[in-house]
Amino acid sequence: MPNSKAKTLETLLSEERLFPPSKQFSAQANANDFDIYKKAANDPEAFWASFASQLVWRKKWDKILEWNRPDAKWFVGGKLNITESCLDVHVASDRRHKAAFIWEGEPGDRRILTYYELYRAVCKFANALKKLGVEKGDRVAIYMPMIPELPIALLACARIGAVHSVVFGGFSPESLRERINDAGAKLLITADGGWRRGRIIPLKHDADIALEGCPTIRDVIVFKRGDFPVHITEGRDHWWHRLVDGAAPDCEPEIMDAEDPLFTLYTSGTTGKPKGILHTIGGYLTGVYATTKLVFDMKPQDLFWCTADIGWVTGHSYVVYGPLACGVTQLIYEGAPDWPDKNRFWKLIEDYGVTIFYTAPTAIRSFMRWGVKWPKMHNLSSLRLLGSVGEPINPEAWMWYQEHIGGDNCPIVDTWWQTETGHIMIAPLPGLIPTKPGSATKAFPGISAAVFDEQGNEIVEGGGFLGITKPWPGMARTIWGDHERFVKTYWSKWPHAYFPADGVKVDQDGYLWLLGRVDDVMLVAGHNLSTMEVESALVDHQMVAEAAVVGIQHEIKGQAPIAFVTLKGGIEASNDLAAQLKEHVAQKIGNIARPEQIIFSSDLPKTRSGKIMRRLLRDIATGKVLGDTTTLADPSVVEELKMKYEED
Ligand code: 6R9
Repeated sequence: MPNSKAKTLETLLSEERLFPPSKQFSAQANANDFDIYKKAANDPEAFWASFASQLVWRKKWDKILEWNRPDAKWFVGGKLNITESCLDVHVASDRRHKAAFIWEGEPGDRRILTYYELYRAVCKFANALKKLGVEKGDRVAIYMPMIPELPIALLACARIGAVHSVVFGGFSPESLRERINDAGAKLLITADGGWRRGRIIPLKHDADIALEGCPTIRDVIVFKRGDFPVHITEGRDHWWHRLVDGAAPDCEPEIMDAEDPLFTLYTSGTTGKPKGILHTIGGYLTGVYATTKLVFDMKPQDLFWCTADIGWVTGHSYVVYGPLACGVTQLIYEGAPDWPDKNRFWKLIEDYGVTIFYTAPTAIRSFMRWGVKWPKMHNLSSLRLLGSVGEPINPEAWMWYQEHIGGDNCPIVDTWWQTETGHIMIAPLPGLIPTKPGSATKAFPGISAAVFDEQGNEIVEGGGFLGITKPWPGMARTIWGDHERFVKTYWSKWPHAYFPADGVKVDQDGYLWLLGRVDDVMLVAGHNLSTMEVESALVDHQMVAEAAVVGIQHEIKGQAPIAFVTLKGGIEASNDLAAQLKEHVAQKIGNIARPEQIIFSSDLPKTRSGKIMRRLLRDIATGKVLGDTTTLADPSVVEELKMKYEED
């Protein structure tokens, strides 16, 4: 019998707190009957089809699902244009003049777009794209700041059947070039610049550098966000405002097959070249619509604020397609949370009356570090629901979020999903499921998630790898141009399940606790330990704001954890504190997890979407040459850490 311990994950951290939704919340919730879980489990296809039926189709599907693992076709034979569910249907209803987007720029400028205005703007821009020769199936790259023209650009592509490929505005020219070339994009949409922390992000300038090596790009459209200096290449570059000036405000939607591509979006993963994840129309729309409605409990009177940039999948699914399909009003904010002061987010919530707020653990940990005085300056009582996405949320951060932002009055939906899954997969239905701090709770109805060991045996209680055993409508269909890699990466570990490469534990109540990427797991004295649990134990200490743990080679134990720790504002690092923190971890989860070494740092290296880059920390810790840092939010953080580690 092989050592079974080495095949699963030890789970050490125990968290007993349970928070049921209030009676008032449950009574008004969109999902308020537990039967939904049973019904969806008995017939997932019928469950998804019941949501698809609420959307606009030009021709109904002949078959809900065709499944030839790993190739899925959802709503086979169905015809639609996604923008009709996001725009036309509202324009034809009493939501016609309702605000779709309330936008605030970082300098404080404001714009409101009603559904009618959004519809017209999308149609005009769609006509402009057509005029430049963009056709169904063409790829269009988008590199823009968080301004209303960004969702307009996505929707205009979808209107004419072009495939959008958004590249986050914070990416370097090299990253943009690589993505444009991989997608073979014909046209690039950008802006003269955008604002971030009072500085101008020179998007057009960076795009010009990228385009020196992009042979497929024929035209560039430039939106004038400010009065930022740009170089215009005659014949190639076009000003947005000139193109739409005089364009017709109606544009017949291209009628698409449910399985036609909607977009590609690149995820870097830990190694190798970025993967262009491809999503198709009918299933994706159904999945984002159902999850928006049920997980965020979306109501006509809500003001939803998802803080994610549209450059990430969270912005695609929960700024653009999901909420627009629900016909709600959203807040979009262009800039940084600490500009001009650290209360900017709370001021926005108070000023506009945000009711549902969706952000990332990395942001929550920053808010904790900055201190409660900032949210305390504002009345946040308009909030009724909070969400989290992007990383495991440590129980301490969860409790802080609940108390200081939610006023102990808002359920928290911790939502696990990926670029590849398209929409939320694991999250509580907030009117039904009592939450536990740090747990994403249960799979969404119709989703079959389970925990497996290396060989694919199911683990009913304990730690292991997450697997999804049944197809779902928003699942990625392929990696653009590399189906073999798609099959190998996600569908080859086990014969019976999709492999998301995340660690997870399931507790005695069947709750799921996401433990981070499997690449981050440490093997300490024959036990697989998740870095996330050791980090949570550190963040549990009252002086710690954030922690990143990695495993390094150890003579006796094989691997040993070392911890990079950021302290809360005003707290001094010391050897004493380091010793205290080691002891705290040992007390909290056991000696095996005691960090070998604590390295204090003013910040941690993160991707621009806020995920901690443990791979880089491992490289620093093992003295390796640094890997690719082009996706780092602040590359200088690595340099600082490297010096510290070498000094130690
Ligand atoms: C939506 C998004 C996906 C990876 C995923 C996992 C981590 C996301 C999480 C979470 C724990 C959550 N992740 N949400 N981990 N709890 N609620 O972030 O997509 O950028 O593709 O990242 O993020 O590791 O595998 P993406």
